[in-house]
Amino acid sequence: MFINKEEFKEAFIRKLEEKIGKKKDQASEQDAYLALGALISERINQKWLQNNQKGTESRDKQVYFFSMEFLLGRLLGNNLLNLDMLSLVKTGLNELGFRFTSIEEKEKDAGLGNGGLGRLAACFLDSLASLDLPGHGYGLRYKYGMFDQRFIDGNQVELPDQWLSQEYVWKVRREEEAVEVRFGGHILTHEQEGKLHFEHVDYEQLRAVPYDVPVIGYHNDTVNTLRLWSAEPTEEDILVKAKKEHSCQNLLDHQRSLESITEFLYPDDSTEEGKRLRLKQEYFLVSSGVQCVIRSFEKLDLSWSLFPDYKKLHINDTHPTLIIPELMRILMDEKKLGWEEAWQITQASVSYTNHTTLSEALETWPVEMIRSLLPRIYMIIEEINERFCRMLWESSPGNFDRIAKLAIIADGQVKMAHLSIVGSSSVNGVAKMHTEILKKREMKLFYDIFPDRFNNKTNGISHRRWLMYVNPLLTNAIDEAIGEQWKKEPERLQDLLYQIEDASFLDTLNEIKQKNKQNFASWVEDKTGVQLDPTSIFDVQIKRLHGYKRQLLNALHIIHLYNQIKCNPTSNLTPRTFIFGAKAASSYHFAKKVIKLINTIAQIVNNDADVKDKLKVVFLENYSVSLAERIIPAANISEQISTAGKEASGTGNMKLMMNGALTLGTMDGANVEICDVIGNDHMYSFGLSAEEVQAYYDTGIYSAKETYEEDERIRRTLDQLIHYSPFSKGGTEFREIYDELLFNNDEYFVLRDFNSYVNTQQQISYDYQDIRNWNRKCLVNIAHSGVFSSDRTIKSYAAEIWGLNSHNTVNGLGEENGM
Ligand code: 26V
Repeated sequence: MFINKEEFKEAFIRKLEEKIGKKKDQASEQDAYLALGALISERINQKWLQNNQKGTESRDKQVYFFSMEFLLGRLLGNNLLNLDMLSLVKTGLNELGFRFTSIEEKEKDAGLGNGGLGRLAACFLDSLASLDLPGHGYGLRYKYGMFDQRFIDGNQVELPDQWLSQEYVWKVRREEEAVEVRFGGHILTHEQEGKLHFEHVDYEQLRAVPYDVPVIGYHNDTVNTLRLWSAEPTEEDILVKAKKEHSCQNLLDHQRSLESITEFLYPDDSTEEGKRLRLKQEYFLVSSGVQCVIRSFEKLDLSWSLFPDYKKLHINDTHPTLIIPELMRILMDEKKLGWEEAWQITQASVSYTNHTTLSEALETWPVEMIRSLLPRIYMIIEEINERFCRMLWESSPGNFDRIAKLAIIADGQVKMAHLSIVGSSSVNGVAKMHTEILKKREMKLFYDIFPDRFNNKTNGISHRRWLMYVNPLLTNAIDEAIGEQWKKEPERLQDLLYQIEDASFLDTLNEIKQKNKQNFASWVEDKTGVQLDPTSIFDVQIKRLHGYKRQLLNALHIIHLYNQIKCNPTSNLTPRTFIFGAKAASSYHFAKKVIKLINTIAQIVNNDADVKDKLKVVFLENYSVSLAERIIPAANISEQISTAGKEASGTGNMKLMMNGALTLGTMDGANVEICDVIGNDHMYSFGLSAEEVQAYYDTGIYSAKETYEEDERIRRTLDQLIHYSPFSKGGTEFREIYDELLFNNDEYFVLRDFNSYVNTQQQISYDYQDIRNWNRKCLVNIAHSGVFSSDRTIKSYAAEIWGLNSHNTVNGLGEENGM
């Protein structure tokens, strides 16, 4: 890339002059960011070109990972790390009088996702490229990503995320690769020589223009592609409209309404009015992507039956399920294949990952909506459904109940999960326990029919971003202790276990954590004015705000601690800092109340002379990838406290563990596997098991009211939400939370798990006093975190789902490790 630092400095200064028109001494940090981005992009482009050529010439099988979300965050630092240029650039810029850390902050996060699902997709891309696997992402280029969250009077306020307001340097617009996507209209059916032909008429046509983002592998020459599609009117459409309208304003309105398809990322609980637009978005992604895959296959000039050997299409959650009927449509209507052949090809090329069992999150679409927006697609779904129901009937004649439960179309709705299972060759969950729940409960009837289709792929995270990039101090210490091989083979982190009795290494770990906490504390003070005590336990809960994730349990515990200190101001409590980061979906009223409650608690606790040296609460605005990168290296406790059985996997748990935070968690999602590898002594587990939770749901015998009445601590804490207290100030603001817990019978068992949680927290306070032993536990966590690298996950997707080969993979593929 650059032969040495001097060459980099020269190139950078030249770029500043050419691109920005400024000399080094006049350039702002913003100017420096844009120049650096352009310079690095140019270098990447050379590799990218070679890679695209390599892909075409070698005719390797390619995977296309379709996802409505890619939560990339910032790319500058990570790209430089993967290009092996981070330290050269850092020192080079330093010598020129710039601070790299300030420059990289000028990059706006690409926040094209809501949470775990989108960030997982981004980590997967990083692993695909780093393992030199030909896998590419297909997504949408939303003009506004995840909203910008602000707190006003403790309430969440959502502002549009203007991530494109400054030039986005990591992209190339590929005009020549644009395709057209059709909506609405009617289907005319003709018969010709005994065959049916379908003609789509009166449709509205849109242009899908790809913006390609390079995805750079770690210390290899691989550059894969994330292709983000953007909606634009077709020229033809504009001309036709112009003839009719004669008004520039009307034309612009028309253009805007077409472009609105890729305007917003939808929050996960999109409202009714947004549903239609969301369906359009999903089809827009699917249709542009599938057309592109077909075009690339046709260049190979092979028989269609070989399509699954060259092209794999992955459905990330049900959002891109329409891949199935869209591929069928193209193969049958355009390429003139028969149903059977098209179906075989489709099923063999498509695979699907489920990311949640929450019933409210399982996608269904009203039949009328699909029929009117996508008439041909609807016909195909109907046919798939009919054939599937016929098969069910034949295997168990007269069993109407089973057919009603399994049908793809039922009660006027199209069930996307059913379509995904029926139309693909693989269905996977994202942690062992989640997959078991799918097989034994949520998708049991499907599992009985297609047992071989179901498999588990436990999630992972990129250790490059979430350890090497975010925590350079820890990275260096690990390098010194065990060498650098772990960077390519993260499981080698286990070699750290040899250091378990090495007092000086444990002290080093402690110093690093302290340093990270200090850095974080000064940043918080700068941003919020709140002073944190770096010797206190930094107790972190960062994730989407949702009832099942139980930020409320954490909040009630803080009120309980506050009460304890107020009753006994001289008590010997280990000082704590509670750190929150979370966005609530804009229409999720209850979640927003919880935000207000935590902000209120922070206000009271941080300003009360009796407690402020022992307790601090900070709820940081605008939780995002770059905020997570700041918080995680400084965490001591990782709160993973979902109601057991509800969190499919969780990935924050892995990031925090990798940075030496100890998990306080329920036996849920991937926490179970974390516990399996580190052992119960190295984490803090509490609460009901998933089986116990399920038994309560099944029998209906749980009574939140009884729990409240029987327990003085719970009563007192809860009453403070509605009776006069510093938190309620006599108002009714938190009445809804109180009612939800008591009169709606506490759907997520917050009260039921309260005591177990409080006791475990007490144990943590006690154990933290013995810092040497604490650091031993941290070391065990770091040492066992390698298995949660997304490299392990992707190797197993590649070997067991996609049948992919890498050009020169270091570690080999397909190691079975039971995950
Ligand atoms: C969607 C919705 C939509 C309706 C309102 C409530 C609601 C709640 C949750 C969701 C989840 C959508 C899918 C998702 O983001 N799943 C997450 O995927 C992660 C990566 O596999 C996994 O670690 C998380 O446990 C899982 O929640």
